[in-house]
Amino acid sequence: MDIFDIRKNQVMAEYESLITRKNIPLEGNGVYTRYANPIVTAAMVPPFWKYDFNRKTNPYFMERIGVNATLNSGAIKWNGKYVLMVRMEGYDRKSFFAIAESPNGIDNFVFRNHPITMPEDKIPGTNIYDMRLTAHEDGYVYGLFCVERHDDRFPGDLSAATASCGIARTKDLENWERLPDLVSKSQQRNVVLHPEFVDGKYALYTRPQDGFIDTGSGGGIGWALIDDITKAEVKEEIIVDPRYYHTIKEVKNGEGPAPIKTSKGWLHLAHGVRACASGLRYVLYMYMTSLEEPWKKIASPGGYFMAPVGEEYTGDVMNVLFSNGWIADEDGKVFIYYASSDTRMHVATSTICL
Ligand code: M1P
Repeated sequence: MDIFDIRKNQVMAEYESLITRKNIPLEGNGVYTRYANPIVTAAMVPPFWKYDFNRKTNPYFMERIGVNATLNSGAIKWNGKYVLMVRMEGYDRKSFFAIAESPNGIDNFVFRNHPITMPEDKIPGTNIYDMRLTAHEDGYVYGLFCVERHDDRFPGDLSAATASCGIARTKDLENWERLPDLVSKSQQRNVVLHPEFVDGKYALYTRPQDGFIDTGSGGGIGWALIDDITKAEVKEEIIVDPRYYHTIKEVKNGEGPAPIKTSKGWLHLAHGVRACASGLRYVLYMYMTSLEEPWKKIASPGGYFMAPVGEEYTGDVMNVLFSNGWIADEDGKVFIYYASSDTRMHVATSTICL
């Protein structure tokens, strides 16, 4: 055996062991259950994406393309499988989307053979990330995601950027029709499509922000009705879930996945951000809005639902839990997919009253 075979066998063995290992539930708090292993990590990316398997061109079996992190993933149940639309981040800092799917929602997530090819809007984005998937009652699955571009009003400032909401739709999760980006007076990140028409219109949860990072005068999670999703524009925006002084969402907050319809109301998962001596702390929280008027909050616990524990504290951006995907099964079991510290994906399970 030469170095090519030795390295190839090692890489394939590690990959196989990761994608087939069983996940084990941990002791919980009675509200949700965490699991022992992360469910999708950079080490679970198919080796044939990263290596060129040609002994002649790659005799030392060297990695050609590096994946840095697998994080903030949209989620949907599709043909009986638990499907994640994973934010993949390369060594070059650029993000793209790829589907990983599992038969049971808690382990054996395997990436499909190819990442998603997402068409560009008129002005190409420099980075796209954090897709929220919504199976809308119009028959399409929509993917809403953040599109980041340099803010050319400040040519000398390489950190000046803009965030807007990209919109795409599909009927098969593979072929995506890109619609024009959301037109909005403010910058927007964490925009989510409500699954039903409201007053005959599409409805968005928004997150108006003055700058790329700072929400500034943006008061929290917003709500806007959209006349035409193929030319989506925020004309009027109200705040559904404001941020407050001395809470888990003092600095900013953002809608997670599309809300789940329950017998008591629309259940929302969101992230709240506060500042502390070590920087920003991102935790997950929930709230509920009225079934008839999804923009009206009817319940809101005081604290967080989940905060980082153990290895979740560490990663590229420390002290962060972020979720933009969950799946509710017909029996009321809910799979909450969350990323820790912008690095890896986990699952927690819970139940709801349908
Ligand atoms: O680094 C934490 C998160 O920061 C941003 O979220 P928000 O706009 O709410 O602060 C996003 O870049 C998100 O991707 C990231 O996980």
